[in-house]
Amino acid sequence: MPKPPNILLITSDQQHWNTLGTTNPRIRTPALDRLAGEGTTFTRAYCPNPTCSPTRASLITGQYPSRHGCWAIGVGLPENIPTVGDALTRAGYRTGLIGKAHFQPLASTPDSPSIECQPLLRDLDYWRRFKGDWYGFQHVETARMHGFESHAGQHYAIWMEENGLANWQDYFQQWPPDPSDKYARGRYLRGGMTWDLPERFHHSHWVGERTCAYIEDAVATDRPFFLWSSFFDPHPPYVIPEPWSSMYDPADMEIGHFVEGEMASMPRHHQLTREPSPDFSDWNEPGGQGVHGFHSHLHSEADMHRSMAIYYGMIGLMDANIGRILDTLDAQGVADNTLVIFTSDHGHFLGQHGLIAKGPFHYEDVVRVPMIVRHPGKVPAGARSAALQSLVDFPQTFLSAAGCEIPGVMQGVDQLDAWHGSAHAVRDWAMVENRHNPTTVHLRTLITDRYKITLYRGTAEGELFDLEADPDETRNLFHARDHAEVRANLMHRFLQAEMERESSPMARVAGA
Ligand SMILES: [Ca+2]
Repeated sequence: MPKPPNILLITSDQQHWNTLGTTNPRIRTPALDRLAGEGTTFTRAYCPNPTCSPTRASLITGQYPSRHGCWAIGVGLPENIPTVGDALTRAGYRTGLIGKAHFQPLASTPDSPSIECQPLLRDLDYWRRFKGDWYGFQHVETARMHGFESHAGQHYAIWMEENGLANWQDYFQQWPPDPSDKYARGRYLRGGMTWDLPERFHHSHWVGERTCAYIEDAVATDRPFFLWSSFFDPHPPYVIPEPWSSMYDPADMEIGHFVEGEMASMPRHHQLTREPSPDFSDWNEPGGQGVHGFHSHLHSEADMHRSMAIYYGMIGLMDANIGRILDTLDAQGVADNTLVIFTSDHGHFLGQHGLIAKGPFHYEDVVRVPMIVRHPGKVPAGARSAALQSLVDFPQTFLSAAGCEIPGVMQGVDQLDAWHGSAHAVRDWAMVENRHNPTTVHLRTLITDRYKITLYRGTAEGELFDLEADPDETRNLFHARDHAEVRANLMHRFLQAEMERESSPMARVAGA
């Protein structure tokens, strides 16, 4: 029997789909270009939810946020949920997670305990003892911050200390917060800055170095491994050390733009993003929290050029570390027997539609993700595929590649034939959920090869885009009379898709 393949999932956080050197000549990503040259780039891959925790939970459970329980950021994923790591552990795999998890919220309550919150994040003795098993990962090295956020700690801080940066706290926002902090201004939405952290201590280096060490260790034991190498960038704040912060000239950046008139037929929360001090209080409700994106998105072009140059630099440092990982697979002689998948948990706005960062605005910029799959001899090299992909399919497809049975609780589809190029497509729709408040910010999108339709809970608002005729999504056809039949057909397809994605937690084992 051939040895089951190693499975290496590499993810970035909040990376726009069009930031690969192979699709965008303005960015340099030599390692990802190499991966694309040796594998297949999927140009129509979608996240199940355009925020961190819900999609990350789908990536390990194969269930949508409406089912796995982590329906919004700030909601914990139940620790007893079955995961792809559990199934691969039973099949004899070593399983590991290096980098960002974000399965639990930044607050802990008796009913919803979290270990990913303060003050525990900086209790390094706790993290010295904590190695896993956690959500099916036998080995865990994790951290919780982006850029210089005060959430820094955990295994990343232990690594910085072990490598000689005893005063690592000086390079991150203070905890508790201090208004006189040199990093106090966030740079989450506008502008950017050079981070004075010595480059070798950047968390992209930490993820790269520890991923390589994990691979070397796993190869020595001669058991197949499943490893999630989870980078934090290019999620804002827009900060990166030199030389990456000046790698790109802001003047060369091609930022996105608002198209005059495009908001006229869009739902009201879209229109409010164009106001200097918008009032989003109509969406407040008990059990809700601050909504990502519910603020003014007005920005100067100069700020956006600067943000984008730093954003590209963040991708550059991550790419250099992905290169180290690919080299390690070669040096260890396991590249041929390792299925490598690169993607991001969701996208990002850099001025497109006048928007910045993210929010409940289901344009391609935020719901579509970069995706590359490599498995020499199995996945076509240097190919591009427009077969629809959803990140919810990954657990099922990993199990299929490993020759394991697929639990009925999973809701995705097995994409292995599409990844191997033996089927053009194995799904004809992708669904994006987004329930950011209990009832008031709750939308759902169905994407087909040609169209995209978005429905909102409790309102008659909606979006309908013809991605073939209007790839930039500037003409919302939801209320267009000449598209009434298209809309009706899509609604029908939507309901069928809702049935198709129903899971079967228990098998039907008898007639009665
Ligand atoms: Ca994210």
